[in-house]
Amino acid sequence: MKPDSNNPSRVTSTRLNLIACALLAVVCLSTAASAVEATYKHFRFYIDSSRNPNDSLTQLSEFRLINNGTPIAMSGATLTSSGPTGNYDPLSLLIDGSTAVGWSSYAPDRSVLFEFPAPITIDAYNFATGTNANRSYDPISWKLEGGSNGITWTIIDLRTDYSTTYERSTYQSVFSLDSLKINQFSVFHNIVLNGTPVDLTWATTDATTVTIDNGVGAVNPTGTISLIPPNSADTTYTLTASNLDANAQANLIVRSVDGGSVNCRYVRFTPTKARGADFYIEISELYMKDGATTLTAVSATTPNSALPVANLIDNNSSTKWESYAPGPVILDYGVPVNITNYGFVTAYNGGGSYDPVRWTLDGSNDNTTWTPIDNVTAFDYTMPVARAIATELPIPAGTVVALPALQIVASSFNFVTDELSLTWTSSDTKTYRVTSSTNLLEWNNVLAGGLTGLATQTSTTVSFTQDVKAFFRVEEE
Ligand SMILES: [Ca+2]
Ligand SMILES: [Ca+2]
Repeated sequence: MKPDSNNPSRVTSTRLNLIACALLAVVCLSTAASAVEATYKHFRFYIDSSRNPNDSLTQLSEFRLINNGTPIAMSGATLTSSGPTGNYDPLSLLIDGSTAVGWSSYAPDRSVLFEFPAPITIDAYNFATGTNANRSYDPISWKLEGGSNGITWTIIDLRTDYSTTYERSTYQSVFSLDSLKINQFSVFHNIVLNGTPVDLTWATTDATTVTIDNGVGAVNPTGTISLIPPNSADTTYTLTASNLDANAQANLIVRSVDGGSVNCRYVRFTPTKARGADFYIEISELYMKDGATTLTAVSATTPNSALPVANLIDNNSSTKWESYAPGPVILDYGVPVNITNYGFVTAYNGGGSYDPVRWTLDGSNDNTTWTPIDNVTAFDYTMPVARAIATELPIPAGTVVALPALQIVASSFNFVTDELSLTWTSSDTKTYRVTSSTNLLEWNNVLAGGLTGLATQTSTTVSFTQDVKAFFRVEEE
């Protein structure tokens, strides 16, 4: 890949020896020979991540659907955005033909739906960056989807960690639908009991070679394989798709655990991440089970609720708990109970962006002293996207580590001083270093080392060179 002066740096994170974060997925793109077309009445531009997902706004100045090199006339299209908090600048500015003004949206509304009076055909699309000087509002990971009814969607194009230009009010290189890409690499349940087979499913476009590591080997461009992941481990599977001009990779993590049980009166559920960009949580039901028996909680309490927390335990999937400042939820069973499994029923409505995907679970008999029961903070759980659907997890045997996994939680660039600031989850028993790479393979360039960790989070600032494309990561020493 040639250096891109508009893209001086990118941030990713990894946990050495255990977790390769899904953010490591990188796509190098090239033009391929065959043209691919997509014909739909509905299109959705779904932004998975902006450059800094901790920022609350997303901004674009223009969006184009293109066929045979010509932008589609948008005058007949109806534009809407999903999410409850509304647009900061109107959607009409996204298709007014001017990159001098644009649409901006609060985080939960990071998708734009285009409905045409009749199906249209496209073979490419493009967008122009926003007008605001804050480059953290730029999308870097997204999906373009098509559909016939505005409800169910098919992925047409998917980009992960794209090198979106840092220039303002500027179009990208056109996104042709015929570039090499990984459209899907997923697993239905990514936390299972030891010995349980899981199905890895993938779909690629324009790949001549597709491989999966961990002993799977060469596979078809699109397919599903059933395998039993290694016992009592978090296993990262990497899919690599290649053709003559390019290659792309995607990762997913499967956790396999020995089933265990706990005996306690109180269970504390602490969500730490929602599927969407904002940390709002909504769930229809949260329940504990002893074998096949669902246990009946006496009460549920939590510090902050937009909808009653009792809705979590009313055995009714049509009522939900919702919080815009989620804290721990404590279930009281009245007496100590034996627990072997726990489960959720996803919120009965909404778009799924408020579903919890990371959390901790603790048990107590006195509501004061807590023992970790489960820790799902190293990667996102495969919470069902479907609404009012139950999903269950085993209580893992053995000691559960209470510390969160190493992850970068904040980053920022200073383009005047050429400095990168990073904040990551940390332990005060460990030291850390920051390294950089130009190819995601060699990480020999140590920018800072011997950094003493603080109890929960640690920050540092390092220098970077603007003219060289680079990736950064934090490692435990
Ligand atoms: Ca505009
Ligand atoms: Ca309920």
